[in-house]
Amino acid sequence: MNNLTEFECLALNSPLNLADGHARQALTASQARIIDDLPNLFAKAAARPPEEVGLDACRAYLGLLGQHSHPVGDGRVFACYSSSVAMEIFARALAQTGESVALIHPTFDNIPDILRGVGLNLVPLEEDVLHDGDLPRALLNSVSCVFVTTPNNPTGRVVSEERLRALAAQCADHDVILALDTSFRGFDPRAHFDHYRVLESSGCRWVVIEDTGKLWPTLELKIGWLVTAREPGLPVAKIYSDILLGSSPLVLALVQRFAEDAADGGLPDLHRFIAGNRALVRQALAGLPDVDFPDLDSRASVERVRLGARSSLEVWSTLREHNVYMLPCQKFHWADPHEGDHMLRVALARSAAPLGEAMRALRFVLSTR
Ligand code: EGV
Repeated sequence: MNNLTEFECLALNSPLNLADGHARQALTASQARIIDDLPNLFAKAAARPPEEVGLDACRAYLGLLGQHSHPVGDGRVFACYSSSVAMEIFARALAQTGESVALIHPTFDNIPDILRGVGLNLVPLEEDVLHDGDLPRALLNSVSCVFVTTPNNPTGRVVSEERLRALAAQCADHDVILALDTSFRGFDPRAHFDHYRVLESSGCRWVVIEDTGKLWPTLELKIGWLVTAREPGLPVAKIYSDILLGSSPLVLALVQRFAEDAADGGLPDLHRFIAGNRALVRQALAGLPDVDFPDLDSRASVERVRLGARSSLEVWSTLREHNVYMLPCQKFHWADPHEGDHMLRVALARSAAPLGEAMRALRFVLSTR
């Protein structure tokens, strides 16, 4: 397998797919009503100016997640089909002026792959270094961008408001661009402080990649927004226009309706649902020798399981014989894959029945090794 997404593709047709981090649980009753209303949503989206549809969707989504100082309406919010498309556009823009990027380690491997794909050189930024205090000046002097995923995938660690303010100030001092990937922010209220207020007042050049794609089971109908500082010093608008004219007003209108439903009580329901699934995973494996959970504080829709001396690839292959799929963690550790040799990632945005069945299989496999 070349990357994590290839592992995820192998799992797509299995009913016991706990591999990818996309939302695959059943729609709630109120979400199902939105889907029932799709023909109407289509007609309404078609009848309005696309710009209005896009602005309303973005305001609803960012407002839901506490991002009240967003610059929506200021011509620097770019709607993309997915956050990976947004990231590719940012990476291409960055490659025109920069050479090196300090990238959070570990993180989902398509981020290093996209950045390397445009010729950028990567320097690992360990999570502990990021969270423990100021970044080393030598590091900041050697890169043109610091790229951070918060909450991080797969660990769930969140950059606090205090750390973000300090990080943005350091980036401003060193004229380094601060890039945030906030794809998992919806799951964790600790990531709902107003990031844009902090960034806008910091004086640093910044971009944020927002993603609706992890939150709701919308069959890959989603938006990745690329949001930039007023003067990012990068040709983002030009490169966006090379790739996209815009995103679908139908998808944008759908995102708006799901965001409104979430604001109406759906978001705390989702948080309870994920917390329940996390408890199910931890209980299903309780008491197994040398098995534990490194991310005790995580609220992301994924959970890592540490396997003791067992090999994650061997456990993965045995699970595959049961048609059960999870992710071995090597490739999250893009600078040092061995760090993931004894770890699996379990997706939690799944209905409880398949999750329970898969966890019984995992318990069986782990107790026979
Ligand atoms: C996760 C996969 C790619 C990504 C999966 C993910 N997308 N490769 N463009 O969405 O955590 O499983 O982030």
